[in-house]
Amino acid sequence: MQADIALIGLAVMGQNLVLNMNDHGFTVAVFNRTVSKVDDFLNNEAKGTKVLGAHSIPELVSLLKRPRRVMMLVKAGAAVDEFIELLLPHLEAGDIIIDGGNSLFEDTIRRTKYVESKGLLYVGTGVSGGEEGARRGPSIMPGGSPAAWPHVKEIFQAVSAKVEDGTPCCDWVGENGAGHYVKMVHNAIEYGDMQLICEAYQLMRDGLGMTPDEMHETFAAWNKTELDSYLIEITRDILAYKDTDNLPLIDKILDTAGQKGTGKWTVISSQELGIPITLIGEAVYARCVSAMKEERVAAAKKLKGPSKKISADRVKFLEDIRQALYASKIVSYAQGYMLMRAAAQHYVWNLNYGGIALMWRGGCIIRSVFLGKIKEAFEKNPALANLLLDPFFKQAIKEGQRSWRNVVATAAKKGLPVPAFAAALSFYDSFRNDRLPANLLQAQRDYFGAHTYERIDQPRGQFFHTNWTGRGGKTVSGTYLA
Ligand code: 2AM
Repeated sequence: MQADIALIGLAVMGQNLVLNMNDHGFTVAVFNRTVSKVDDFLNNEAKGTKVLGAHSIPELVSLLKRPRRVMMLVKAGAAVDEFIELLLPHLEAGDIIIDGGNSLFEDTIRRTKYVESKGLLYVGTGVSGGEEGARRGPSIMPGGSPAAWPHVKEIFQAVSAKVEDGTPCCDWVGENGAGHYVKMVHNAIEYGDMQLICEAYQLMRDGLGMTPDEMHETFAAWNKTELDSYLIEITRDILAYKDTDNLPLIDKILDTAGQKGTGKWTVISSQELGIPITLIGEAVYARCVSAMKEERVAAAKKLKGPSKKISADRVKFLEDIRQALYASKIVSYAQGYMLMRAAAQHYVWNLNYGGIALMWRGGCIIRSVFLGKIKEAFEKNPALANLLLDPFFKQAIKEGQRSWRNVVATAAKKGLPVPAFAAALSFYDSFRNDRLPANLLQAQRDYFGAHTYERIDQPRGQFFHTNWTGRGGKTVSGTYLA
């Protein structure tokens, strides 16, 4: 009984996390479905470390200190349920099962309940930062049984990424599926950030006629501003990368995007909770449109639009694009936080919003200086209802607004698609609009379906129906407020 923690699942992520834990002085016992990988690992990557190999689940469990901590990093889905079933007979009350994979939060809610019903504790944790992050310090977002946190805190915080002052990018997120939910929203925000950068790139490439080297310079400069982030940094480097023939590799990559589903899950959740994460929605759909390559190539020959060339002063317009990107990004994070707030209410989670920004501040794909500002906003006002109302972000949008509008308008005139920039701007204008046209919408619904409406001259909650044509009946149908 000497190992601090067990890890099941020796794919690259799992191996790297084990080595990271070992570096921090923890003794890790490992197991894998394909058992030969255990010895492969011990004889290669883990040679010379304190890592202990196990060739069966009982052997793995027998190596652990109490309370036993068993972490799985296996394929999301059935594999997690199968390992829980295999582990349960060998564990006892107070032991902790941890899922560090990319599980759907609803599965984690179900598994937490199930494992707790057996007297054990469960942790479902998001781990972000890819293989490199797992090795050098990922962002770790744990949720599950609150009683498990004191038992995993030391290991998780030791191996996680750290911000400049040494604060770990890992804190308790909340009950049952909260950790995996927050990880899912992280990935969706990542979709949004990437789409915004891609729209800026298309405006530069097709509108301003810039070369990859020129765009490389622009992103290098942007990375020294408020936009300083991992995704801007890799974009800078990608644009400078040359293929074997010394031409930019970026120009040879097919423009069809793939996706693994976390963006889609987030949009589904937003629809269920009635929260407009419009920018992320557009980012997911932009990938879908990109995937329709053959149809787009055929349509490009038939459907005409204006010349894409933007004749504005390049330096000035580039600054406009930068401002548009920044303002849109603020809206995207505001929307992401709106979603987490609604989810917290619906699933009864005590989410720590500033802590979430801190966890995303380092280690993960969306890490940025910007997240430090979000952390500050929630520190100053933990009850902040909407990020757009924070004085810092309010001012930032105020300053960038002219540029943002100019970019969206110019793109529309030039036939250049900017779905995320435009969605963000439309949301901003809707959100700050105290009189939307939904009065007409309610009238239409009442006209054709007797769905009723509320009146501005009557208290909220009273519903009225008008017999618009003189032919409708008096019955009304039910309604709900989205
Ligand atoms: P393997 O090496 O035996 O394939 C990432 O794929 C990790 O998840 C690997 O450790 C892999 O084990 C494990 N894995 C994938 N599907 C699994 C399943 N159905 N049952 C158990 N482990 C699985």
